[in-house]
Amino acid sequence: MSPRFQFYAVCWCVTGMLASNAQQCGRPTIVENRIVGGEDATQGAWPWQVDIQKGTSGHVCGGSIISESWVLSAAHCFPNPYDVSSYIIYAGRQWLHGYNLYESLHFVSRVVIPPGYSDPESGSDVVLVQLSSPVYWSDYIRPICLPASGTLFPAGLPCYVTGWGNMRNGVPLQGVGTLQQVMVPIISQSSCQEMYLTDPTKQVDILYDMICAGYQEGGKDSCQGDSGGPLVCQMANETWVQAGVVSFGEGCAASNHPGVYGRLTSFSSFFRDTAPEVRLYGRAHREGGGRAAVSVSCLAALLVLLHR
Ligand code: 4AZ
Repeated sequence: MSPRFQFYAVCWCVTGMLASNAQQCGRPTIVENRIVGGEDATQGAWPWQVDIQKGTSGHVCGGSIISESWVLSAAHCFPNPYDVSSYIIYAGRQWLHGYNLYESLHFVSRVVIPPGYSDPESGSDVVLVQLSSPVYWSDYIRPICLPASGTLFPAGLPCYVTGWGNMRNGVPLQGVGTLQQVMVPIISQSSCQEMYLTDPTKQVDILYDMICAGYQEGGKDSCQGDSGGPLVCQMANETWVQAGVVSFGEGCAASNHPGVYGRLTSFSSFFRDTAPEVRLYGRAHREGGGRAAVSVSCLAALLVLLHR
């Protein structure tokens, strides 16, 4: 082999390896034991969580980072989707009212709501928010995986919801406002519908693009201000995948009224059409692994050639 060819071949292999190193989703570098119940999160444990603020109102909603320029949240957090200038998104944030060494601030360039959205109880309560500047990946800023349409989140699966929302109905987070986490198991659509039917004063239909999580007896739940934030579940290979977006509920943590979340597997084509660069977990994983494998075999083959 000519030296020039060797140089090009090595460059090609290295480029392949770097490309396969695109930020892996759903893998925090900071991992802490998590226990059942609402509690302070460890800094960096949920590196995809963002704080969405609006000009004069301060904190309005949560959201999640799904790529370097896209954030996922709830449609009802953006009542004026064309007025992008009033929103500020903070990544890498741990304290709502404290100093956050690792945070970055981003403006919004575009807000995309699925066609047909009207209000949370009618479904389609998800939104894709494009940032005007990309996030920089760090231990405190990492993307969550979005599920491919066939991903199953069975009843009983322990998942976590995170946010800076109220501690109870009408009671805001106190002090420095540390990010909160709570474990909530998935509830099947039929059980969730049954629970809501026990309330004669309020009829709620649990639609197919909704997923419920929480407890029949109540006590642990998301609440006002958590809206738009992620409901995430750890899959068999330890990767975290987002199952839902905090959408609504009747009050917070009341019995027979579990939290209702936008079901992300129902929005695969919306995600693909709006942000094609975001790979859905399932496909994305195999592709990434495949490319890394090709790069490694590429380098191995080169070494053999060069040593002959
Ligand atoms: C809200 O109003 C809200 N218990 C969010 C979540 C829940 C209820 C209300 C779920 O933003």
